[in-house]
Amino acid sequence: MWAYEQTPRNECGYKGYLPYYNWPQWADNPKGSPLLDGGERSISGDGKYVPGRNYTCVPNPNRCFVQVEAGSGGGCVNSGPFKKWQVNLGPISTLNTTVPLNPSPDGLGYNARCIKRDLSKRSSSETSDKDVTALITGSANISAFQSTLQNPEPGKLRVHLGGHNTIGGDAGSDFYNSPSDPYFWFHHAQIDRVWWTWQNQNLKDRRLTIAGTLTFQNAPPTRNATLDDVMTMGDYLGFKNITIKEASSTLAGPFYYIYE
Ligand SMILES: [Cu+2]
Repeated sequence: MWAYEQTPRNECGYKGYLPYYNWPQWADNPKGSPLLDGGERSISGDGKYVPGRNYTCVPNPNRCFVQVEAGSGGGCVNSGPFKKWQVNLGPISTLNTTVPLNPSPDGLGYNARCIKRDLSKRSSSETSDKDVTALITGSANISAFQSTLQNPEPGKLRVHLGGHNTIGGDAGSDFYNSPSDPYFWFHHAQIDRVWWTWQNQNLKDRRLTIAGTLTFQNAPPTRNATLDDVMTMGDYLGFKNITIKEASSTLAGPFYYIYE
């Protein structure tokens, strides 16, 4: 997130910061938010409404924990600054059934297309004040915090997935390619802010703490991660590798930020 924020500052003279999307404020009406209202200062809004669609299995058809009914869009975003934006990578694991396949099996071939969104009140309803407060006050350690934040279960998307699926669509519903929709960065800035808020309830015990293995959902099985494991950004971005320990405090280098 920090590297993403740095890039327009370093390359384009942007003086601002990366704003967060405060889900609870718009949980009952995401389309009413300044971020997603489709206006000139938004990041574009809903997709064009496509009638007659079925529900979507979230997180995926093999684990159909929630049947999310079709939302208020479904097609290409048709107003605001990203109206003509092209998504080029993927799809890799999209839940949207109308996306043309990528010419390369790894999903990294050129596949230019519009951004599709399907704003979903069912999904945003799991990012309410009640949900976020319960996450922050009810998670005694980082393991509990992670599970409550991001492990869906039958009938429940949880806050992280609820926030992602608030826009759904393409690339938003694609586990691996969701950063191709700019919404990702505003959503994940809020994830970072909620984690930071949780940390600050007990900085002594929560600033440097970690749980889980090196692989997502431990597949394939790997050892537990440690604070000394290194995070890489790839050489092409020009950011130094840092350890998880170095990345665990927002008030240490290279970050130095707080949330307002
Ligand atoms: Cu995410």
